[in-house]
Amino acid sequence: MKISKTKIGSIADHQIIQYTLENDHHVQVVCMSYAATWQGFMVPDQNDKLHNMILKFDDVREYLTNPYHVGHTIGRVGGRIKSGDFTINNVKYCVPVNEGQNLIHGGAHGFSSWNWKAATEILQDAVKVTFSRTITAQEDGFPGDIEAKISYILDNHDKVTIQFYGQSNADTLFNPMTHVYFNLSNDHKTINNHELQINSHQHVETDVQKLPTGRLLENRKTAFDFFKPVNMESALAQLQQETGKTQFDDAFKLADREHPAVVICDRSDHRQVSVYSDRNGVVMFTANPDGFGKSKEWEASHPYNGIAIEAQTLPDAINHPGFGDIVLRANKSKVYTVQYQYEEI
Ligand code: G6D
Repeated sequence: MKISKTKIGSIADHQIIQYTLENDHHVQVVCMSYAATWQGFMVPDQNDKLHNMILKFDDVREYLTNPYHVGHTIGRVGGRIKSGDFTINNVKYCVPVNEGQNLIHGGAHGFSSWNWKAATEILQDAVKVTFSRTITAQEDGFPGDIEAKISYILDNHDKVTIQFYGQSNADTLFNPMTHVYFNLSNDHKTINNHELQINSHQHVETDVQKLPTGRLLENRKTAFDFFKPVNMESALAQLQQETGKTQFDDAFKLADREHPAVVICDRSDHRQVSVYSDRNGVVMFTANPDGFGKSKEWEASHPYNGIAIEAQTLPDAINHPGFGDIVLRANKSKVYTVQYQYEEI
């Protein structure tokens, strides 16, 4: 078990430090201080060549400009909040919006716009890096100052645990997430050969602004039915046939917490990742972050190269009873955990 670190850039006068956690099987987690970003989930092949199972940018500046939030930690609240408006204890709040009339991914000054302090630990059977920062109400517009910590823990069973800790001096909201995109294939060209399973029977209905309407729709016998493993190319074709949409960008309500929320695999390169979460939802978003700034023709000729798996409480939960409780009570801490178990198959 070992940890290494290196400076990979700077933002204003803050150094961006990259951390590499490695276990005894040479599996690695790579993350960096800017946006507490997850940059690598590296696994060795039979020739001990390391392959990254998640998308990353080589140029650190892309992480500051690309809108796809590749690997970013998102908070205080992942997903959209209608008009940035919400009420806690009969007090109305409005956070400055950053996507048309609505708030997305914690707003313009959310977790993904900061450089975080880091501390590393070598534990008995794991290695850990914890990013921490206090974000004030003045900085991001949410009520209360929040002390937040994001820990990446890699153990010797090839499991990555990400823990989100939050504590605030006032009642506020807390539904953070990791905006990680998976591509298990060696060449990272497309996700068409991936199989996906989501432990869900319902998904969230959304409107034209991608805001939840409050209704849950049944997945069964639709393109949204991933209860059994489904090939992604087939699922995308069925989605387009049923809805005209060319990509998934949808929140699924999880059936339970005992089973993996998501299982994603690439049988040709013999890799599988099972995702476990202690919250009730996961957004699955197929995208091509490399396409940012490219022509529509380029995008059309480049099939999707990433599946974002965003474990969280269902989106806009504060405005939809039954979607889950994302209130963080004053001076009471909360910790959310998401785990990613790698297996060679
Ligand atoms: C788009 O609608 C999608 C979001 O779900 C995603 O998080 C973002 O791109 C990166 O806004």
